[in-house]
Amino acid sequence: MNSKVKNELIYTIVVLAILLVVAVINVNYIDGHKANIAQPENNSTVPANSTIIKVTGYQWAWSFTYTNGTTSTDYLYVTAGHTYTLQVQSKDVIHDLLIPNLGVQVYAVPGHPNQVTFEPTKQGTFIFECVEYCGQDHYLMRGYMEVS
Ligand SMILES: [Cu+2]
Repeated sequence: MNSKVKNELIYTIVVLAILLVVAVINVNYIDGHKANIAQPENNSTVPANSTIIKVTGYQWAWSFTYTNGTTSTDYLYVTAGHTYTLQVQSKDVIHDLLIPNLGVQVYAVPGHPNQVTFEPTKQGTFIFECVEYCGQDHYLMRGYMEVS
């Protein structure tokens, strides 16, 4: 085997080894963060330590219903260090809830509720908004998440 072929073989093996390591890291990461990825609503996949918040999108506001029965509109109240599962539905057309600070984005589709689980870690006030054009007042469909 001449040295050029030998070098190419070494380069190929090194690149494959790097790709394999990156693939293993990614698969493990995604496996540990499955709940953070929006999926169809299913109470059996809500983590045991998670508090469910029912979210309804409609033209043109977001409404949140908490486990104690209270509701809020365009304000989402959560506590840092606690796990929440948003179960998101729509009353009319397709909306899309984005909470950029948490990296959370979940579609509100009429007749097909979706859910996403997250844990806020930082206290403060953060914006959320609808990122699917849903009618003339779509731009009003935004609010604040208060993390206490
Ligand atoms: Cu909308």
